[in-house]
Amino acid sequence: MASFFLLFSLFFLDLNLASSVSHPLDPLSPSEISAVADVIKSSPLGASKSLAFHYVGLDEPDKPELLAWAAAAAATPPAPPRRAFVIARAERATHEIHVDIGTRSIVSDVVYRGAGFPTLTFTEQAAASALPLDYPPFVASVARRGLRLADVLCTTFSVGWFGAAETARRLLKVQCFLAGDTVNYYMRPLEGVTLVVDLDAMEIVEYEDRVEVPVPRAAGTDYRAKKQRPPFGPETKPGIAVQPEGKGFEIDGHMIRWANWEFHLGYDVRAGTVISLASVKDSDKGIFRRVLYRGFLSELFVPYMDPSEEWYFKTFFDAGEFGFGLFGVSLKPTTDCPANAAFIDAYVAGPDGKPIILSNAVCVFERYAGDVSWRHTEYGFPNEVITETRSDVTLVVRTVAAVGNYDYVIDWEFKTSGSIKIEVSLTGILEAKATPYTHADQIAGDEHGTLLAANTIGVYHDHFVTFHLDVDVDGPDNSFVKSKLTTVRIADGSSPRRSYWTVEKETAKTEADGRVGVAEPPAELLVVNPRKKTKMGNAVGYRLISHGGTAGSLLVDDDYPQRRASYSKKQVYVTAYNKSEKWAAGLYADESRGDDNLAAWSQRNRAIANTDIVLWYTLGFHHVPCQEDFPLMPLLSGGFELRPANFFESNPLIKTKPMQRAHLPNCSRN
Ligand SMILES: *[C@@H]1O[C@H](CO)[C@@H](O)[C@H](O)[C@H]1NC(C)=O
Ligand SMILES: *[C@@H]1O[C@H](CO)[C@@H](O)[C@H](O)[C@H]1NC(C)=O
Ligand SMILES: [Cu+2]
Repeated sequence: MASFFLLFSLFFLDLNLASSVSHPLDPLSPSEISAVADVIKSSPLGASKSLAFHYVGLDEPDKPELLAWAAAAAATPPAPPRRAFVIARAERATHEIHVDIGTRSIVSDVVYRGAGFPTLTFTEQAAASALPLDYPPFVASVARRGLRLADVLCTTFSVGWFGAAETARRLLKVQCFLAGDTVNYYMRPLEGVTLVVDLDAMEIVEYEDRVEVPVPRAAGTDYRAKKQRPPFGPETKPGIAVQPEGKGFEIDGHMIRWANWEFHLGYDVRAGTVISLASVKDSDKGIFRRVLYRGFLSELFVPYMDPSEEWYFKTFFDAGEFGFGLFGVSLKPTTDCPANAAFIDAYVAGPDGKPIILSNAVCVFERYAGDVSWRHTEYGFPNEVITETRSDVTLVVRTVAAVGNYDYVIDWEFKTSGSIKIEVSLTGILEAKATPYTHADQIAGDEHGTLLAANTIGVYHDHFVTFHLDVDVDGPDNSFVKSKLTTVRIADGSSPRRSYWTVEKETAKTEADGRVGVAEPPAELLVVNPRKKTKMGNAVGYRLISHGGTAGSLLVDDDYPQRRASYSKKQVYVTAYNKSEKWAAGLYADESRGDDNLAAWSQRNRAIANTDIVLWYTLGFHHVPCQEDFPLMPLLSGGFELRPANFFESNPLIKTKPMQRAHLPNCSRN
């Protein structure tokens, strides 16, 4: 969920960047975004005063076309036409518009009549947030509580869907907080007051002032360094990563090349970072081999566990409702990313269709964490100890989205071993509920959270972060294999042992076989290319490994938020590739009903063996808040890894030379 005050400095560049578009997967450039808006504004839709752009992004070429282009890239074949996909609203209708940028023409404009609405724009949220401040009943509620209206800030909350059958209006709920002596107003809710805004009319349609509880005090909530008083927290010495020979990667347009990796780095207003055409070099074969066609954060579902009037609807879809990429922050050198990072800007379209720069939205850096990639010490020889160690240096692509109160750090980490690791870290501010309680002993019933400070409950909730991973191991046609580890009992006395485990491989035939839950018996999950074998005859593949964050949703299946995010009980889905199946909670996540989501697509039960498949992985975190999460929580991370499994003939790093000792410049002062 989100708040919207001067989030964006709206000065944008109408630089004609000489259309420096060089790769068909490049995100829309500022001049392309402007061109798309111009085309739509000069169509009949342009006559509507209510025209607003809710999504503007690249409509990437069809996969076969793109793969053909990429395969022939050395011969510089003509690039496929540049197209944009736009979701715009005008006169209370949602339009899906495809624009051909080269010919500056509308290819199609279709009115969407199904359930759900597009991503909210930040201007309409800002406008809705401002409504209470001159709404007399609200002003009266503030006065009755003896609070200063000047200290009040309001933010917006998506309303969800709770079974209403009629075609819904575009609604947004607004709740308010008190800043005053702190910037951490999220810890000071004006509990009990909820407004409902009709977004198309931009007016308050419902007002409720239901309960009165104390607003938690400001003391102890501010997180700014300058506001802290002794005793101070732990201190560490300054330190930075130094690369005396410079960076080891190259940024060529949107292509990044580093060590044995190359990939395309894009950005989308809904997904944030998009990694495409990731290929790893096989030094034995001397060629790059494809691992990932396209990967991105598809959805982020955050349901809260308090069923009361003020809280039940808090079941957010941060990508689909708010735009994860839209909230990408400007990363700060040396704090958000290390000193050796390079920074890349991103561009998104504003609600008026004009380009907005998100400067330093992505950073790329080599991580020298002092870790080992492989080692061995050998004591077997009488007069000699053999030790070989290779350092682990990795390449990290980082974005941070501050979706209102919460901050998410998303790292894509490429390893020389061939692994791709994705890590999601949660930090930022919890959603707090005001309560009369000042001590846990006073609480008799279920308060749906933890008492974090006087009058402040941190409400139980989950984070489900779903990634779309179009894995193409050595080509598009792959299979999903579950190598189940099964216990075998020895009953015939043929061994002193009574049991062992072995591997039973099972290739998923249809999408039903591609759903894997968290509580299932141990299995290695692999994406293999059944047509490509190693010299030893094993199918080349990549293995999926969890690194924490394996929670599944605990809501009942017929609960409304669960219907909308019905995919959140399984950790893994494998679907047949379909270009339009990108967003796990559906294209229209706001007020969605679950009819167009990952679980619904999987129900088609398409064949998934030896064909182009997409792997979907959902990281899950149950969050029982604790006092250390107050007033702002320290980073909590989980992730997963795609790791080569019979992809190379042997350890690809055996022939890697030990890293040279860095010759550091002598910076001593005396
Ligand atoms: C592709 O996905 C869309 C959206 O789920 C669906 O309408 C369409 O029928 C699918 N196409 C195929 C060939 O499955
Ligand atoms: C660095 O410079 C200082 C001062 O000039 C000198 O004393 C020291 O020996 C130098 N260290 C190295 C490693 O060269
Ligand atoms: Cu949380």
